[in-house]
Amino acid sequence: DYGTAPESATDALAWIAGTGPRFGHFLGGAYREAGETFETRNPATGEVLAEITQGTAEDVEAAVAAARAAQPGWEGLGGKGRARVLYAIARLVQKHSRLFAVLESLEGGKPIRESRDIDIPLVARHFYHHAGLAQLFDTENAGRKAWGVCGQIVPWNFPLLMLAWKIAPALAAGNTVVLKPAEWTSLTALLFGDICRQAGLPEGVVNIVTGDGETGAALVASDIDKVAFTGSTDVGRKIREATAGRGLGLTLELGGKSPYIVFEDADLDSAVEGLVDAIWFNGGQVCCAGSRLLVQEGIAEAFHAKLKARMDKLRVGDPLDKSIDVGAIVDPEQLSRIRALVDGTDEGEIHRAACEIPEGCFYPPTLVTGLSQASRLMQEEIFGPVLVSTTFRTPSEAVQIANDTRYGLAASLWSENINTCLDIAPKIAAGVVWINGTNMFDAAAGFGGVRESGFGREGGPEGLEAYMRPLHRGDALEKAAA
Ligand code: TXE
Repeated sequence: DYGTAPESATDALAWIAGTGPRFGHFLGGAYREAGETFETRNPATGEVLAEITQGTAEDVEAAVAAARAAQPGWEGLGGKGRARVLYAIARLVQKHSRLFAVLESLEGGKPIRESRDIDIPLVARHFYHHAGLAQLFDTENAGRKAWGVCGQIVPWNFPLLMLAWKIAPALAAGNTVVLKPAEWTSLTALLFGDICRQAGLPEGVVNIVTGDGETGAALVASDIDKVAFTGSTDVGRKIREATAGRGLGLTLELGGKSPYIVFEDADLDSAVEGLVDAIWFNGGQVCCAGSRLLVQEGIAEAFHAKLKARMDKLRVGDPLDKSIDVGAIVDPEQLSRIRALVDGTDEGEIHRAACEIPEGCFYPPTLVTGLSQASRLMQEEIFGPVLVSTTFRTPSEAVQIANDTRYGLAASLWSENINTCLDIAPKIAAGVVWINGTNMFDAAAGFGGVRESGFGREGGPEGLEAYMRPLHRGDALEKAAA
């Protein structure tokens, strides 16, 4: 047992890795000595948690070589063999869920209630689901082959869940991986290395290389077969450019400005509660956050009044306190991005929640009304606890406003008339449309976007498919030579 008290969580990890509090990469089945490092901090207190190695191009190369060497053996193990290891990983994540949750909240600033009850259980679920798929894999997917070595780059808002979304399907399909966590949140990815060891995963199948965007760029440029990225649209664009013409597989899950549409016949209390989840879950640092409220004109005033009253009751504070609703913003840099966007607007009316806001890396739940459709706040992803709101008169106007964005990740519709919802849902350009609900994720359902929200799906049969390629003549020649 690792021990899970918040004050000793990083010590526990240091003890496991045998290298901390200066952490090296998890490479070829072992933790390496730290190289040149940068600090990672608890955003709620500013306290330094650990030092993380800045991965160099040579580190990336070594990790890719380890993954390359391990790949044929891992794919050759067959679906049932791979499933056994994936089941073991899922069970070990559950066994150590408390330490994972504490590390996730310490480093990322998200409420412990969320990491404990949502993130980590979904991680285990993702591995169980893909273990099940791997078990069926040999017979069901004849005529397909794993890509080989996958380079995977994940963001800081759901560090371990995004790792699971990337690693579970890749491994189920017989790939090996080099994964780079975001520079603000490396700790749970490093702990995951030990889970792989304990689960009996052959060395080199999963490699964790830490570092910033430069390390990410080096990974994209390296000798890999597929790239999977979740992060900003700008970096997604760079990655698409860098992979063009190299014959690599590519999936991109990027930003969003998802509409949350409330019709006049909606159950307003439920719609308000749904909205709390849509925009204040993880402090709005969610790619599919319902960050644009579209409310039908006749109920707009009443709805805003209810919403403001609810906002004022939110509790913002220490992420490790089980009673809080909104935690810290992940990093001061991200906080200043949010501030610059909101303070930089000279339009609209700003309502900040009346609740107490601690000093430091926190931002109040905020509602901005009365913006023009073309305004920056209406169009740009804020990626913080800030909701913008506008009104519409008719359902077709709601569709037009909902689609007036460069993004297309998610949408949420609220009406007591299912015919309204079923009529509107297919007209919205989004990868997922929730009806009278929001933020519903399942390993069995593909998640991803359209337009500038990216392409490809993670989860579901499509998600597994993205980690395979059709057989080609080279495969037959290779087989003959062997
Ligand atoms: O993202 P980046 P940032 C959005 C959100 C946020 C903004 C900036 O709007 O405010 O992006 O966040 C790695 N080649 N989202 O700057 O830079 C980086 O190290 C390869 C939405 O943190 O995209 C990290 O691991 N990799 C999003 C990952 O990319 C590179 C989640 C994401 O960081 C790289 C996060 C490069 N050139 C931010 N540059 C979502 N869709 O959920 C950086 N990285």
